[in-house]
Amino acid sequence: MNRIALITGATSGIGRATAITLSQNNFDVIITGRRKELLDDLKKEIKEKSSGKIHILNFDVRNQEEVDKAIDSLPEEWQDIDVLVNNAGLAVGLNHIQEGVIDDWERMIDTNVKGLLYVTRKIAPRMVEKKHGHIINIGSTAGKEAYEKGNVYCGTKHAVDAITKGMRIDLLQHKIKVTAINPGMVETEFSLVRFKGDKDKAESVYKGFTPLYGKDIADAVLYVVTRPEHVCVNDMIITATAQANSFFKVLD
Ligand code: NDP
Ligand code: 8X3
Repeated sequence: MNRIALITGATSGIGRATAITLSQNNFDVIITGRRKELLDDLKKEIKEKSSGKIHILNFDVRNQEEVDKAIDSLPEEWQDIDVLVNNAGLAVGLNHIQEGVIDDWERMIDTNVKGLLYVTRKIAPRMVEKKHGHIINIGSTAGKEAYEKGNVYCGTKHAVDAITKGMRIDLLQHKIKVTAINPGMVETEFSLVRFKGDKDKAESVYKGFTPLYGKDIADAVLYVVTRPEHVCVNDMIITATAQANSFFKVLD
């Protein structure tokens, strides 16, 4: 029997690749995000590529009521979620702190921190009841080091790092695994969102070296969810070979 994985932010990038990879490896997937048409496209693509079942939930992780309503709407056969991938997230803007845009800060904090908490708060109790489950939080190298102009984004990812550690301690007695996967630069819609639709700026971020792709992180998710019952991968940092950390990368 397939296991069930719920992936937040499956309309694009890492989340989309993760949904495809898990569905090809004995998972039925609940795919979520705000852009409903992209979830429909993904469902079609997964159906062509695998025999796993797919369920769509269309919600904004920043809205606690929407989160609760969406998860409550799951049909009985989808309610026992084995794996939660807290992936939805974004960076908005890149500014020195004194020039920061308050609305950008709020979008990042509300999505990356509060959204992750709302989804976890809704799904973890059932895992606790069943004494079974695995929560994977997508952090970042930005959660390990702060970089210039990254202030609030780095802050949200440092929060994800700390929340992950706390969650692992709290859920230990309930036999629930908690893993953080912390990628370096991955070519997705991430920079397009950060630079508010400026394609040239976004593309320039990945010029001159080979970055990671969504599939590379999806493979890491697959690795951690396929370890034996007694093994929990706590924390992974994954960068492109061309990148050492937030500060050092070599160009071709
Ligand atoms: P993308 O922009 O390609 O994907 C982000 C996903 O998050 C989309 O599916 C988007 O869906 C979803 N999302 C954003 N806001 C919300 C919201 N309010 N409610 C629900 N879903 C939301 O970026 P990535 O795939 O790169 O990012 C995925 C995660 O990986 C993020 O947490 C990011 O911080 C992290 N990360 C990314 C790195 C990179 O270099 N790309 C490196 C390290 C970590 P929709 O817009 O349809 O709602
Ligand atoms: C995304 C990686 O270096 O752009 O989390 O912050 S970075």
